[in-house]
Amino acid sequence: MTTAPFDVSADVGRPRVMGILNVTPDSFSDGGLWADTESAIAHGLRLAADGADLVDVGGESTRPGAVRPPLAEELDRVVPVVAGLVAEGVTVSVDTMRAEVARAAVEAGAALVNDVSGGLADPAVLDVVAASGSAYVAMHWRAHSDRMQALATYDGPGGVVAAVCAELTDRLDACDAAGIPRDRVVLDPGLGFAKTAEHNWQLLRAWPLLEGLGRPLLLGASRKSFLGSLLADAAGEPRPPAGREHAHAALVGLLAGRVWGFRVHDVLATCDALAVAARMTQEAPR
Ligand code: PMM
Repeated sequence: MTTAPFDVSADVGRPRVMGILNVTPDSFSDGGLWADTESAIAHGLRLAADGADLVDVGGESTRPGAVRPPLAEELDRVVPVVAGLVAEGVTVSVDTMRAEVARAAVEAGAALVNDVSGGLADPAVLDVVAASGSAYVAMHWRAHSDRMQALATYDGPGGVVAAVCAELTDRLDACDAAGIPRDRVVLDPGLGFAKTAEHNWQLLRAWPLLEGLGRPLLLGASRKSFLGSLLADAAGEPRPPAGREHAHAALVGLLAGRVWGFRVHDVLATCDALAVAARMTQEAPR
């Protein structure tokens, strides 16, 4: 089982942009929009044309309270879309917590496994990654979506930041034990996963401590509810997901120099923010 090599450490001149392609009926922002293979592939191609370095194909919604799809359904949603995009020359990551889905996706050509559970939900994912040579995103996670918000407690010294750093270090150790070379691993603090809005902001403010983990960092903040509550109207109603793009672009500009990649819905807006950030640090355009 081999995949096209994907060099996590390569300098691509700017953070990578990972376009989100949820082939689900129930994701919080784009659920149901690309639920059939054909429209999902068309949207993936659009994300790539807009400038995405990777298209992240997922078949399970992880919004708070979501119910997991059966394995066969996740496979049906994800694998044909991965294969279709790879056939068009798109670099694909697969957003899954299941070893069977990760295996089928890398066999269909996915270059990276994006596991929001960092190997906790299904430790065999780590063996699939080790055997396939794919890259791996290990995100901070505590439980499946039906239970995760009950676990958003961080009472130890150092609060959420210390806990996320310690729990991500455990995940790196699990990667080592499974035989995944560290230079293939990217870490992600998992905004919104067993975290309140305040926890998310604390993690963003403590970015240098996350950098101290010694691995590249992926940020998934796009359209998430902590931005909606930041931008709530006078009655306290959160701003709906599609109206959170400008706030997200501001975050992209602020963290552009310190992030390996951004996982985003609006690739064009993200690339624009990155162009501004790059121009601010250059004497002349490249
Ligand atoms: N967030 C979601 C799904 N997958 N993967 C990573 N690595 N990081 C994230 O923050 C993340 C993820 C949930 O958001 P969505 O419903 O928009 O996909």
